[in-house]
Amino acid sequence: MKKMACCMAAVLTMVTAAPAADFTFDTPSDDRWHYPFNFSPGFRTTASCFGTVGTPGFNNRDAMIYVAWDTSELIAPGKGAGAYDIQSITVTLTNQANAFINPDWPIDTTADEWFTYDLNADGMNNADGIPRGEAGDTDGESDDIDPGRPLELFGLVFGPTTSESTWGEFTPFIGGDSMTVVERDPFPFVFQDGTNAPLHVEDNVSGLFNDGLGVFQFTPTPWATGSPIGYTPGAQSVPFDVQFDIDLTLADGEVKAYFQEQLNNGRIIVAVTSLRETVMMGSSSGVPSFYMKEGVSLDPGAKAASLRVTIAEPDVPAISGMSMAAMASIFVGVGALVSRRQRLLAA
Ligand SMILES: [Ca+2]
Ligand SMILES: [Ca+2]
Ligand SMILES: [Ca+2]
Ligand SMILES: [Ca+2]
Repeated sequence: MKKMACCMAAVLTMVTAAPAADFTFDTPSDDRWHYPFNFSPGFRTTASCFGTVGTPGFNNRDAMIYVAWDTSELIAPGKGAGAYDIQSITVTLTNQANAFINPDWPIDTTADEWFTYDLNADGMNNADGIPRGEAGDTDGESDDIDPGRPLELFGLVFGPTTSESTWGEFTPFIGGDSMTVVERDPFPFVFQDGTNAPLHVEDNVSGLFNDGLGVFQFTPTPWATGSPIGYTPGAQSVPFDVQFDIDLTLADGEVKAYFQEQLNNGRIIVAVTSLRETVMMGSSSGVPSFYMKEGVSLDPGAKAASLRVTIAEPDVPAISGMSMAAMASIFVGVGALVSRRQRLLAA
């Protein structure tokens, strides 16, 4: 009996590379430019991402994209969050480019510290040239060591006005509107280290909305940063993809749990943001700008935001994610192996 247990364990170790299924969603159910001066919420054909650090009345992450995919057609909801053994999630957005619009924002694929932005609103980053906290530093700022600002993906928390189940691309904008800085609803967030409480990130440079958790200015770890594919800044005349591979291991699995819960609810919803600086009346080519589902006819090669989810084969015990038929065949094999060993021992 003990030998049989050993054999079973060996077999189960061999099959831990579970078969997985890929699900691709080419068109969102909802995509929206979450920006105070977007007067055509769900209809807008493109949406840009930029920040307004140092400008009163605005959230630091001023122009964001909120995007949702209805997953229920391919991945049945309602099985309980734990039933969705997600292996990977990739989000892909396509940046606008054509004969007239040539994006020229620099590529940066790593998070920038909060003190590399223009905290004192003098129009420069680190005008004194001295890193934050060192002798002679007058602005509290440091240089941004890598040119450009990353595109970052976060989860969303809904409320007090909006709700996850009813939110859509036409839900009215709630957030800083140039007059008053208020928290976004829904707001992009990360899980706080240690407590896993949701931390607002829309004003992480100013340090707003997390007082109750003892958090002020901080640098959030994004759930994914965007990797441009085939993009030459300043010499780009055709659309190109920006890919976000979500790190499901973040926050001790809480990020994975966020998406498991959403699959159980039938819809995955994320925020894409950048603190890329913009200048008044400056070129729109200087910031990332993506096609919404309403804009796929704008240019050849334009695409809506897509979602790819890989899940260990559903409806199978968490032991390995194998189909019952495959599991049965292995147990039959083990049985034969044990029988043979027993015959040999008996001989
Ligand atoms: Ca839309
Ligand atoms: Ca400054
Ligand atoms: Ca400085
Ligand atoms: Ca940078």
